[in-house]
Amino acid sequence: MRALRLYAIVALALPICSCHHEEPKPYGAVPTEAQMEWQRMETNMFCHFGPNTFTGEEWGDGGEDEDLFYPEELDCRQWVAVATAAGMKGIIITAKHHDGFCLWPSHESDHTVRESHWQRGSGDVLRELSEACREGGLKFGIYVSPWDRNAPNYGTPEYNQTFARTLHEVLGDYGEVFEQWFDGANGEGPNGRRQEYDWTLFNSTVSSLQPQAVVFSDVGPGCRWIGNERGEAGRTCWSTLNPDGFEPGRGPAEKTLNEGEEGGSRWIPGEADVSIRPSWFYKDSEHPKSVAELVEIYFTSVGRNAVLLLNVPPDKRGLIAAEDSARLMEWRAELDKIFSRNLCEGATAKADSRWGKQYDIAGALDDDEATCWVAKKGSKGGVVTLTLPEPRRFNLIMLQEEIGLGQRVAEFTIEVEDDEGNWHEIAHETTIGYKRIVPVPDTKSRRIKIRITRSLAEPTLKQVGLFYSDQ
Ligand code: FUL
Repeated sequence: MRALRLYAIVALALPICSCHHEEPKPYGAVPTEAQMEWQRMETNMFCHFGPNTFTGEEWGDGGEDEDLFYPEELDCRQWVAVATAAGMKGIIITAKHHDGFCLWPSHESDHTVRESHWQRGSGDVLRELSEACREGGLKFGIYVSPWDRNAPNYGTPEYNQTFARTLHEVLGDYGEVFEQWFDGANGEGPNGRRQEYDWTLFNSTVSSLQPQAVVFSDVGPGCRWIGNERGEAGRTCWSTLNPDGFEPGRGPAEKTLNEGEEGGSRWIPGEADVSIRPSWFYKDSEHPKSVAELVEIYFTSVGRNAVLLLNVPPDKRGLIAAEDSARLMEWRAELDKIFSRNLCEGATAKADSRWGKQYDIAGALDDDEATCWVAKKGSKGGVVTLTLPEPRRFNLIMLQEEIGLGQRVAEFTIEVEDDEGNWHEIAHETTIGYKRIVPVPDTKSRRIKIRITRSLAEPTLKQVGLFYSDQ
């Protein structure tokens, strides 16, 4: 009887207690743990490498002589060293491009490294790169093109089985893969036939062999193409999308890919792929982009809620050209110069509301990844005011949402106070997401207001930063 009474008291008290300790709930589609980890990588290196490196083609026709592939000085450790020094967290290699040539001795093809004289037919680029990545602490990713201009059964249902077995080889034999890259190009095979791809089979093959791998395609499921090859995400960029009815190669409109979809049913964040050179494959006649162009690409990709996949094609020797690695080092030095000093140092912040003590705005100024600000329950906006120790000059504002709770902010403005105490709007933007870097005119001020004017649910901020770039 006593126990029963106690139970009744506890049961009655529970709703009150749980209300008090209520945690903010995720809104809409949210990232998986693997997508979270992938997003935090921010910049990865793409390596287009294969027969095209030697022929100067962008799309080989599948009939190239295997002996053409002869990277005499191949050194994947050099690729890893360059990528690491450039701040990249992973490398994705074109294991098989549209010409069908396999950079590993595939049993599903006779157009592979095995048929070439390179290393007397015993070479394996995937083996060398995956080992170099493991040694160097980089993640390893794979691009295999479903479009194959060499496979004799291309254009028949059997090809889907061949391709699934090909996936088994690349995903089963080289250790952990962080990203599987499926491009949308789908032309004719050697017999002039086109292929109806079995995407259900391909995606389930990836998830059974490498469940943590984030699958890239026009429509995910892990991450989506950003809709251009310029490294440019939309100024509005949702990580959510409605992928139903679409597939790789038959994706949504470019603008939809570029901007994502507010309130979209699935978490499919953007990945911006772009080459450091005009072409995807190395050509002697071409040169890398300038540091200023590369810094701009960083702002329009990572700074707009996307992951940057920067292609740095190894040359005929099998090495990253000195010109490219030097440019990457200059780029990294410039980014470090900009972002090494957060001008919010010593600042205090106030928010017009908070979810509770644990979700105070102070959490957006500290370095603790686990703390963030959440506005009070039910609010669809909020105002955050930063006060710096003294007026400081800045031209970049960095904001991050706590995407574990979903992407919420749909519109915000930035205002600054002048010496006379008047406030001026210096930016009017839409989404934030994992990371948003907003370029603003050169401004010197002590007080900054972030006014979130529209949010799908209580707005969150995980991190706020002010920076200065002289670029
Ligand atoms: C596209 C391909 O057709 C290009 O050659 C390149 O590999 C690019 C990254 O993806 O679909």
